[in-house]
Amino acid sequence: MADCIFCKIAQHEIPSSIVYEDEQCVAFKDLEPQAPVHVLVIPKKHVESVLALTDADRALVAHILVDVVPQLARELGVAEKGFRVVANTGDEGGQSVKHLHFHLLGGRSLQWPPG
Ligand code: DGP
Repeated sequence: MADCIFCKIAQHEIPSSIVYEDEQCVAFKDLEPQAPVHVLVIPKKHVESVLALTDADRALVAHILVDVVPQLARELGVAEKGFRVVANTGDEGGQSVKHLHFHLLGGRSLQWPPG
């Protein structure tokens, strides 16, 4: 999608620190890390948010959450102690980039409730 920063990252049109990539998704380091480990996992296709997901996206979401996130958590060294997966959605949910992304945060003790 034109003017979507995460589409541009997925298409390698702007630089990012990519830690994982396959045909369906890409994971890269967050520009403003909130924890020692903070990566974003995004679908390559443009989906605005969790609310825009459809039946056709079931396999994509399962791939991200069943395959990619646990693998990354292990590779990045946070699987054993624990980590958080967050999909901020909409304005009050704190979503600033309107391309579905899963934050993977870890490497420190995370507080609850979030701010
Ligand atoms: P959210 O607030 O949930 O929409 O999270 C968006 C995140 O994206 C935020 O933590 C900062 C990050 N971000 C925004 N623009 C860029 C960028 O150009 N590159 C990278 N690596 N991260 C970005």
